[in-house]
Amino acid sequence: MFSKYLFGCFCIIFLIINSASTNPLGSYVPINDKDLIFSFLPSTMKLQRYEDSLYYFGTIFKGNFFQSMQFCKYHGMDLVSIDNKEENNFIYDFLSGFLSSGDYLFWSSGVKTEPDNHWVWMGTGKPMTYINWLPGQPGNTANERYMEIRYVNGNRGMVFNDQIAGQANHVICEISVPRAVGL
Ligand SMILES: [Ca+2]
Repeated sequence: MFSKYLFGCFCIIFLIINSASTNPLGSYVPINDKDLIFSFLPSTMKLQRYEDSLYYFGTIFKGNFFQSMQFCKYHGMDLVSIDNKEENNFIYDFLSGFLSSGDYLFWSSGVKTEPDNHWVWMGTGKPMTYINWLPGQPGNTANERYMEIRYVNGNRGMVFNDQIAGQANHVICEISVPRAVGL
């Protein structure tokens, strides 16, 4: 009698363990947005916040447009998209706060579509509504279909220029992280 009772217990325990291990959700444990973001943003990246985005200003790395896009993607981000004058000014103010004299070129996510030649931000998929072209640009020279941000030392500020993909530039990466997440 006792052995039958013991056997029954073993069967129930076996069924419980077996059903747990075949649970399609496995060991899934819900995590909040903050944990999720930290899971793919390396803690060594110094990120700057403006409104609902975090930015990485890459003044050491240089690459062509596609290498730079890959650099940001590898870190869970996109090349920067500039939606308005206020965001443009935030980027300029931050750069002017730590860059030494000299001119610096950065890749953005701005590209000119083919064949209809509209400028769009790859990072957001939105058309470029705010523009800040260097006077005389975009030059629309053949193959200049990628938008670089030219930070020019002194009072000459920060402007946009169309550029060929092969140019080696620094990067500014961006990721949308609403303030509510608390980062
Ligand atoms: Ca140009």
